[in-house]
Amino acid sequence: MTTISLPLNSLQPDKRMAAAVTEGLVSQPKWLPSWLFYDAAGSRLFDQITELPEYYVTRTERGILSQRAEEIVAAAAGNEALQLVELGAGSCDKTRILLRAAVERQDTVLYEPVDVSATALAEAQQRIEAEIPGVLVSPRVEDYTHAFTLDPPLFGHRRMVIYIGSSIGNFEPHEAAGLLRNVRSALRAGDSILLGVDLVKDQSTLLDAYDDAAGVTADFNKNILVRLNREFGANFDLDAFAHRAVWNPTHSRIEMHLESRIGQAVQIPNLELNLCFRRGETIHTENSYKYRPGQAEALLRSAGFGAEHTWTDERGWFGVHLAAAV
Ligand code: AVJ
Repeated sequence: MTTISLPLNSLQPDKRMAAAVTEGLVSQPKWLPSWLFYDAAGSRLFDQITELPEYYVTRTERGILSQRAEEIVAAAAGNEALQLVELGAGSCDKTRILLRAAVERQDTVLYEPVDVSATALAEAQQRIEAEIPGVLVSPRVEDYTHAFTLDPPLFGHRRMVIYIGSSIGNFEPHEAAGLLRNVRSALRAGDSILLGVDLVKDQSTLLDAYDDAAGVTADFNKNILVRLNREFGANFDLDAFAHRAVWNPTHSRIEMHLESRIGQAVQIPNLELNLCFRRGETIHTENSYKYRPGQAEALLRSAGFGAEHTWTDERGWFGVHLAAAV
């Protein structure tokens, strides 16, 4: 038997990323997975996006949560105590609103953030434990897009899984359904999920939110190319690509693309790729699905949840759903 050993060292780019980039860029049309946005620089850019005047998403959801936190926590707890699980450790700021409301009802609250990044979890743990006495953080390093498990709940407790920020919007409808079914399998009847979804609204509001005047979203989109240049030795010329946000009414989603301004060739030596771009050809980098009224409820029901409460803002731009596992 012959064993071929590859020179794997810590400097070599992550294999999962290499495989995803290769698959996407040899496809026709070209695409890249949106999780590539979130290296350190991309995460900082996303934080800036959440504060842009055009990006209504974060502030609208935060408004709903601030107004309804007590009601949400009471409905999820019923007559038991509550423990909170969160998918992704990124939305700390909005989660704190819910944690504060939970600590008002019971002296101690167990908070279990689930994230692939141990660093993000450690940061969240530090911040939350320092800022909200009474919250005990028990982080879980797991990829929640795959089947995930939870420890048995504390005696006399119900769980509420928090999945806010319109994170579900990055998934195709069938993937979103699969993700919610995974969540359901990790829960017991009576536990619940709090799901934040962005809703369909007029096209120009949507487009402005993904193509802001200050160009932060353009930088966020192009950060993918910066990353490929740095991590794979690619030679993307950032000025030769333009940020494009497109509303796709058929699929009810905002698409982000990087459009080649000219005919050009790009090399990615570490992946042994030689790419050709026609002028106007795009790399599709993100889908952000926008839900129609009733759609999230139907998705939740198909995944084994009973739709219980829906809260929205005055303009009907964002929906927060609390649904109990049946
Ligand atoms: C983090 C997926 C909710 O779709 O609005 C923001 C990402 N992309 N601007 C979204 C994003 C461009 C964001 N999510």
